[in-house]
Amino acid sequence: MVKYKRFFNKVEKREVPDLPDKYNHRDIEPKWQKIWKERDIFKTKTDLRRKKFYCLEMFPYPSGKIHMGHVRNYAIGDVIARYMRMNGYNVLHPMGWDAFGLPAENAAIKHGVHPAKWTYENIEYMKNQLEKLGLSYDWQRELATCHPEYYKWNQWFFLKLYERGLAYRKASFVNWCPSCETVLANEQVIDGKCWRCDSQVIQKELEQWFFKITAYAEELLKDLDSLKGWPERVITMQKNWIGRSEGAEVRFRIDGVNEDILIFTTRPDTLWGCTFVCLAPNHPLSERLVNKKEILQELKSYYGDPLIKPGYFTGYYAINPVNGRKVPVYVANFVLMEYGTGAIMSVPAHDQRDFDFAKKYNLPIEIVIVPDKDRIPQVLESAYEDEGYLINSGIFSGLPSQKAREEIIKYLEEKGIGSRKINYRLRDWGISRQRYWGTPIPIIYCDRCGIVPVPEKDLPVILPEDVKFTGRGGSPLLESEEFLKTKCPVCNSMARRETDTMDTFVDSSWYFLAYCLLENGRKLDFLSDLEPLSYWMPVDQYIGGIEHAVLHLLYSRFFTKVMRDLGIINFSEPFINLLTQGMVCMETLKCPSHDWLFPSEVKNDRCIHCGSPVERGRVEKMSKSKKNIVDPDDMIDKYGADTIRLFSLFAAPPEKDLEWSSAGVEGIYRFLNRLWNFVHQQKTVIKDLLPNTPPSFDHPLLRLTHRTIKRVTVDIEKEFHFNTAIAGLMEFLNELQDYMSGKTSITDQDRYSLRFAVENLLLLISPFAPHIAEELWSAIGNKFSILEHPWPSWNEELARESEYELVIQINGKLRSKIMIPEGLSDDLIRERALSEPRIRELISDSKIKNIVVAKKRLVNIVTGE
Ligand code: ANZ
Ligand code: ZN
Repeated sequence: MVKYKRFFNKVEKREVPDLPDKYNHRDIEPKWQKIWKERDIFKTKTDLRRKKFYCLEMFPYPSGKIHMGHVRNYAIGDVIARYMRMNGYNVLHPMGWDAFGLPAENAAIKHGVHPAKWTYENIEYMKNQLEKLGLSYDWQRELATCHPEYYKWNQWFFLKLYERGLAYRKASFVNWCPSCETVLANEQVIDGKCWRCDSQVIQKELEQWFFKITAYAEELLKDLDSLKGWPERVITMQKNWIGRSEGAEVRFRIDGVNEDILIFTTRPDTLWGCTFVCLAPNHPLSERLVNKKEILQELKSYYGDPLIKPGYFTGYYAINPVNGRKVPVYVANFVLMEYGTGAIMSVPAHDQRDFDFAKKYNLPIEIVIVPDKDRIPQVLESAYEDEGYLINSGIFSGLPSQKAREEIIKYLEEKGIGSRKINYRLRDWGISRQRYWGTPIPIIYCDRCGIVPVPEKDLPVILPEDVKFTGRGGSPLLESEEFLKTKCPVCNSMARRETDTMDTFVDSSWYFLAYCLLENGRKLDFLSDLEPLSYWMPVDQYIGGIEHAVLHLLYSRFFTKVMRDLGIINFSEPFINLLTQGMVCMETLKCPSHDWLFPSEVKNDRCIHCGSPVERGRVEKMSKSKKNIVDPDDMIDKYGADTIRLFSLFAAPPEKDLEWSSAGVEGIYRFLNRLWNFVHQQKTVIKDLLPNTPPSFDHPLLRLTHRTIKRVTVDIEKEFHFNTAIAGLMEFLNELQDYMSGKTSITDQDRYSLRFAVENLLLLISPFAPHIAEELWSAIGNKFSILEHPWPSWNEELARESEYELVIQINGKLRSKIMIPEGLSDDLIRERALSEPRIRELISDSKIKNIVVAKKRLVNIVTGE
């Protein structure tokens, strides 16, 4: 018995302060937030002797107000941070602001407020909102990417990349939104339109700065296999984005011209089926072969359009090097200059796009791959794109296509007409933005010296404040003489600054490193003591939305690898574990004449404006435009942060979508009220516990408590199943209430076990609902702070479900006995009895008329015709 000792608290006499008899979150939440802040209990120190845990949530854009998606994201992170802290880890849990970006600039255009003012005011407001949620952030490490001390390092990294040839400038086609007058990333173009303003996006050629992420393509792909703590879905998305293709490059001579077309194909096994060749409109050869400028211009305007637009026959023929066949050369919009070689061999029989093109221009379609060698089709309804056997392919005929690819590549290399080639879909990262509110690119253009990087000692290149925001023309920086005009650092003659600013994805590609260095008001500096970086990094748990599954994570991985190569860090991947949380959704309400409605605009299922019946039932992601939103401020005011946190963790497992429901929130609020009332009622019972009362190991509350500790811990450890963990806590409270209400007299053992149960209940709930936990913890006489108390452990023996012997009868005759756990429902007891092999055998085909369950004792199965 002695061996259990350490699982029980020492019993001491204690003072119990007064507790208001009603749960009032408006009193206790600000009270504890203030105390936590005053005592700096979330401040983290680099401490090499302690095991660390870095818990990070994706930092928000300071758009003005937090939304429920943020609340969910941060509640998840906060539980993990607090849980790990209670488990003895030195936890780094920082927060900051992804503060550069378009909305600030648009606000400046619309309302005339300076982007800096707008941004800093939003930060202040949102920080206050986050504080009201009781999140355990170490605010001394707070950062905002728009601060010169921060973006200075963007510029520094840019210079380092430039030195290594990883930052370069080139003219390229970009997606251009004529109304926003800015370059858009591919994923900001939705169905050919601007993601923000919906105008038609056009292609425009501009000089741009690029980061050479393709230099790391292979490593970015290969290292994905080491990311065991990432969701499979994200790994797949990254793999597809990098898009590695194996194939061959093959030279086609242009008939009568001393020039080759180099094509890239992933299907060299179809070389004998090539009936024409296509060039991208902006391929250098297109410029040469198409002499009518207007035509080329038109072809370029279709560029990248996924639909097949008119192609153009150049009048030239190319010679297929494997069989000497002359095939026409076309220019086609669907061939991209940025991929492969910008030229393709078209095999209409085995590529649907080529097939459609061939049909349109009446070009031959020749079958060279068949699924079945003995049944060769004469005509095709559509392209046959699968694997098969080669026909009409010279010495390679008869080979299976996969083997043929290998053989043909060898053959091409031997003959010197082609070679093996690996291509990536991944493009270099265009970082230039023709915008004001971003990091100035630290480059100077000098008429004599050309492109000159700003010397490191002159960093940061500060964003000038006094610029005009008109919303027309190019970047506001072009208008700032004071910014634009400078001296060349090399020859000292008059020179001009680069006016493009950096993509804000640059800011977020290394912010997780900055937090590590920002201890105790230290200035951000990547040139001095970097020990905190190697201590805290990599991030142990990263949490954020799936919308960042590709770019943000890929860019951060790229930056990490570059910094490793710069010798700043000594690891290759920034995030060990990744949790992508689901969306917060809510039912939409729609009136036939008033469109989307807020819940407050609906009464008795009717629109309050016109009385029409409201259409409901569609649950969608919360969005302002559909009015299916709830405001975190209102919720915190009405129910308190603990309720909101608990609800957003209880309503769904973290990676699944969550449906917001006011009934659900009410339910959680009632649960916290019950918790409050229960502790309040039992306070004297707990208080009157005599010192040195020994525990009784058979007390049901002791067993229940150990069982619950185990259950909640296992649920948290197992992929953060907070929802079932919370359900376990609710059942725990129910059972405690049941037990105590059935008591007529209270023994010392009851007191002992009850105190043990209540203390553990509070400990277990503290990461989820920290304010009420802290308040009740002190109310039953414990010392501040529950947040610094270790996470409870359980005893396996005591946590085991107790079992009993169930007698199974058939028609009143004892037939078998089995052991089953206590607490099963009657239905489950029936099921267990019926699945017992001996019973199954005895019953075999007879009909079961009834199964009677006598609780905790026996089951009688009644059979008959
Ligand atoms: C001949 C062929 C025959 C092809 C066939 C496919 C099927 P992934 O897998 O994406 O790498 N292609 C090559 N470069 C292109 C470009 N710049 N723009 C548009 N299409 C291009 O696809 C590679 C295939 O896409 C290549 O293989 C080429 O068409 C086309 F039965 O070559 B294929
Ligand atoms: Zn736009």
